[in-house]
Amino acid sequence: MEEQKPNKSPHFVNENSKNKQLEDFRNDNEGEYMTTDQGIGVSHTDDSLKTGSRGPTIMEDFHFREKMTHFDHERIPERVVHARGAGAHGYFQPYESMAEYTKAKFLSDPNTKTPVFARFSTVVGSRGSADTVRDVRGFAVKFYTEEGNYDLVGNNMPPFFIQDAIKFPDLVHSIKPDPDNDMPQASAAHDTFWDFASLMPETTHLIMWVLSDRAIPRSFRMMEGFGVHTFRFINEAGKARFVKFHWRPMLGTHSMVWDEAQKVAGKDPDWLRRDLWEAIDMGEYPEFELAVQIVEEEDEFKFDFDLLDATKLIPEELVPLKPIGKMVLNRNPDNFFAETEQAAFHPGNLVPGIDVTNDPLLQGRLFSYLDTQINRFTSTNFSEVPINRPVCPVHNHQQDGFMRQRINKGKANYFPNSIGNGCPMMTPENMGGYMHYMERIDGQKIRARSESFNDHFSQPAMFWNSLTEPEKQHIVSAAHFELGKVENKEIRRRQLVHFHHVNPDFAKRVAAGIGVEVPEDKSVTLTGNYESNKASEKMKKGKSVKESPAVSMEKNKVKTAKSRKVAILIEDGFDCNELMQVKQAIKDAGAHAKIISKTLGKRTSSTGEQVEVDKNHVTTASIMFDAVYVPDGEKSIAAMMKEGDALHFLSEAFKHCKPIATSGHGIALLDRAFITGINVANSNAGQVVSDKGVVTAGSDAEADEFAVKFIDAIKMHRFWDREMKDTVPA
Ligand code: HDE
Repeated sequence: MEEQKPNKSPHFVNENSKNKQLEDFRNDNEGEYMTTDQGIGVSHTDDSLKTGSRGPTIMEDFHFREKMTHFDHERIPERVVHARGAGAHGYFQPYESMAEYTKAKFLSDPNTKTPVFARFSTVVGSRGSADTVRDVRGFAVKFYTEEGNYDLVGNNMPPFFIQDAIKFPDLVHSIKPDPDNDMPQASAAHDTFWDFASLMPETTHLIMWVLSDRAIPRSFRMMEGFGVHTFRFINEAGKARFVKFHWRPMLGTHSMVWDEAQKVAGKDPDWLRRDLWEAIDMGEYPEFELAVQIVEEEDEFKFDFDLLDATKLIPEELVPLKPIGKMVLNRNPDNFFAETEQAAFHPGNLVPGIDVTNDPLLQGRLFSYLDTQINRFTSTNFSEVPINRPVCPVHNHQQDGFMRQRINKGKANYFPNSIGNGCPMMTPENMGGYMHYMERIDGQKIRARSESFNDHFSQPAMFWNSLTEPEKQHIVSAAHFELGKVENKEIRRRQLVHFHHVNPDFAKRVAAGIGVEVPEDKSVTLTGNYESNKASEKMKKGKSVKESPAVSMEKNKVKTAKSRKVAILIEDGFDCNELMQVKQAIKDAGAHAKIISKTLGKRTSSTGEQVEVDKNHVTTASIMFDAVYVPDGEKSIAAMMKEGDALHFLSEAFKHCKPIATSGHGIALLDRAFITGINVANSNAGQVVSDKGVVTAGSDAEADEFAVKFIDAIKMHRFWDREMKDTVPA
């Protein structure tokens, strides 16, 4: 057999971006005549073919049968987890070459823009469930690199529930709706989940994160992403290092309030996907910085936890983040099903320079994702669907199967062959051939876990210690909700034992709200079969930290008003001059204002100007906004004093700790809306007062100063220190 020399690299610098590739499949019906799937012109689609206009439909109607059959088969099985999600296209660009650490081409040149498709999701709910439930969020990114597809399939929280993939079916069964009555939808707050969790101490770390505000993100654009597992970077010289991946949102990490999230789930179940869609539509492209934590191979045992244990994170205080590039999401999909629903991610989609480790959770995922796609697509040919196609050439001897798209030519469908000139031939390593990292493995065949995985409480304790008091209180309140819905008191008690090992005071605070005591017997049963070994011995002397301020959202708040939504409540007789000035300041800060009133139509100001209303109280609510402003105007305020919806709007915004601004006559509204315990301006003086996010101005105050203070308050996102919010009956 003659040896073949490739005349060009199998990988080329991709000039045709993924967008161009998708272009070939995009179908714009505008100006086109209707046809059947066979291309036969359809002359009539409003009536089926019948024997007489009152007679039976006849089999001969091929157009009817085709149309109905296609409809009957429209659904594919939803993802068994992460069924509910929203996606967007964009690109990733590195800041500098990462060649020192990895030979991955898409990370080697700051001029390379790699097309990406990102999908954000909830985990537990089905496809039609609400967006704002308490849950982990999926953060999956497909990079269409010139060396093939690389998928970073992560979550918005850095640890995971379990350590070994074999427990995943148990975890998911317990958290999904009960098998007998299929309830509750998209919620962990039921006996089966807490039964499982309270018997599995390794779940404690992620449970702390799930009870925290991280589980109710304000927006997909405002949440972090984590690769969770430890991966490997390998450079050209073959040197490997451990790596953890982080996505950091440029708008900062922000959340909702639980009461607000529950209400939004009813009033707008599409809240998060709508927010993503509208932001991209308006040109406010979500941006995320990719950062890595790199650990030298020789430092593998330097920590007091195991890098292979996915229930642990590497505190940033021990290994700082190195920002390496930015992702910009700048295009909405054209078709939800074809793109978002059919996107098939897989942590085993790796490019040269990035490899996996022996993390037993990751190892199991490497099996599961391909398997799950075959269930969803009933075919291995899902990789030929446009959204999943790599942008580089694909050549191999895979063939046939349901819905094969590629038309392979020639007779040689095996390797080695001579009749096809030995093609496609092997890709040498220096031309992008993937080489698995040659790790030396030496061990007994054993169903066990390393003892280095058995500390389940130090990191949850670290998480608890790192938070501000309001963040801690939110966790306690979330535990009251979740465990309060658990009927079985024994399960509640058992979970308190885990919480006690995190922090005894925390356990007591939870116990106080759920009608059971922290049990006397604090012993915990480990479910794994732990084996002592050299690694676990070394780690006992490893480094740790008791606090990691990097995990607190409050301590790392990005203060910006960009893309925030501000409600402006008016009725006839509002102060137009003030409204216009504040509205302009909102716009200048990159935020968006909407005028809300009792009814749609036009409202007339005290000086005769007319303003169009964007939303009435029936179609919106305070939970759809980040801040509220009520302009002065005697008549307008007098009307709102008697308007339940407007008063409720203000009360609820106050309860949810949102910035509120009003002036002059509006100050009197606050009291009526149960907004108390706040220092306010004298309504007739020239002062502006900003106290705990409530900004008030006297009728003679400077509108400029008033607007600046309001924008500053919006930048703070929420004011958790409003103790009196609990007295508001909204
Ligand atoms: Fe997944 N996971 N997972 N997961 N996962 C799926 O694959 C699985 C885990 C994650 O937007 C499924 O295509 C196992 C960790 C995301 O389409 C399935 C284990 C992390 C998405 C699957 C895990 C994730 C999935 C279902 C334990 C964060 C949505 C549909 C070993 C690092 C991707 C699908 C998208 C989806 C299996 C644990 C993230 C069944 C067995 C840890 C973001 O294959």
